[in-house]
Amino acid sequence: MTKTAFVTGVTGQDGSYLAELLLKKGYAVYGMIRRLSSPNTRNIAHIMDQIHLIDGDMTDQSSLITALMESKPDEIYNLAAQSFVGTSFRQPVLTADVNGLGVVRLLDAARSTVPDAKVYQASTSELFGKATEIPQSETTPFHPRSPYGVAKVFAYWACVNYRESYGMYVSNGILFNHESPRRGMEFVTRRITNGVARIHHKLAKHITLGNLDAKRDWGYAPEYVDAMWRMMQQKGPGDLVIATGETYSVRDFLRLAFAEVGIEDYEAYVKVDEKLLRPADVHTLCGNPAKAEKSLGWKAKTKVPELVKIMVEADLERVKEERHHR
Ligand code: NAP
Ligand code: F7E
Repeated sequence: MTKTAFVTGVTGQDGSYLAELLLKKGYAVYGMIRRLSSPNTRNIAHIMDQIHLIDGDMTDQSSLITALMESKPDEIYNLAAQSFVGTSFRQPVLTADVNGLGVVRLLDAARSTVPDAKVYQASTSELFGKATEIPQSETTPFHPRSPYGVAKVFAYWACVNYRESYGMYVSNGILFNHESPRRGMEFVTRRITNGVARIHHKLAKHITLGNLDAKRDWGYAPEYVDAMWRMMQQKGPGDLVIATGETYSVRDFLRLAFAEVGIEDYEAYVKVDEKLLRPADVHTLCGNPAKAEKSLGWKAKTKVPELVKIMVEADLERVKEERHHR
């Protein structure tokens, strides 16, 4: 029988890759989309005719109830969020509303309309923040460092609570950073690969960044949505770290990205702007995916050097096209 999935955040990086994966697996896919004055459907333009779009917003309880009643999903993937940590310092209340309370709204809408549906929550390595150990695993204590992280900790525990209180199948995927050519332009990897492409095509002279010493465990987004799906096929719910197990600094990422276009002295092309430093930052993240590897049979294949190559190549191509159409 055809399974039905309901995906919030379908227009985002992960939502669009997940929708593709679910379609390939034969699911009926419902994607929640919020009303914007200028539609933001670039990531799903190629599959728009295959998915059912339902309007709704994480800040509007009634829209979530209606969307679930209409779609009657077997699986709910909650990927919607104000996902940029930097903005969460400037919009802490909105971030808490969407990323924190929004999850309770969705869980409660599911409890009253489709209590047997499985729920996936997009949890994050930002839960660990000022991490007390390296690498971080499912048992590492949480110490969030931003309004984004704080809201996601609240959401994480709300999911555990709905699981324990009502016996619902609710799982937290604690995903470490994952990137792709669909990554939003404000995130550091994309700022770098877009900047390298613009410099290569002589449209820019340098890239401006903030904290170059931060270290992250960066993986490839299409592989991470596969881990989400696998988590929903388990006998019971649970919380898992999804990561590569390797960590690189922003400087490492810069060096590798510039090397793709034959530039070795990358420092000559990078400016640091203090305004891009965060009031509190997360210094080092490195995940321990051992539990996921064992229970899901999932392992990250694409590591940073290959990820950089994929992203730089895609941005080189896109910038070249844009230049032609000027
Ligand atoms: P993204 O590209 O920024 O996508 C976020 C999605 O959420 C977009 O579709 C956006 O819609 C939607 N959204 C924002 N506010 C909303 C609201 N009030 N109501 C309904 N939808 C709303 O993020 P992503 O990288 O795909 O990440 C997906 C999820 O995983 C997020 O929850 C993020 O916090 C989490 N996460 C991401 C990573 C990572 O490294 N990518 C790691 C761990 C966890 P619009 O297109 O209309 O803006
Ligand atoms: O920053 C530093 C910055 O914004 C990474 C989200 O998907 O992953 C993401 O959050 C690091 C930070 O990602 C710039 O200070 C330096 O230390 O790319 P980012 P993030 O904050 O790690 C987690 C797992 C999520 O859950 C989030 O949703 O890079 N950095 N210079 C910079 N960062 C940005 N954005 N821009 C710079 O110019």
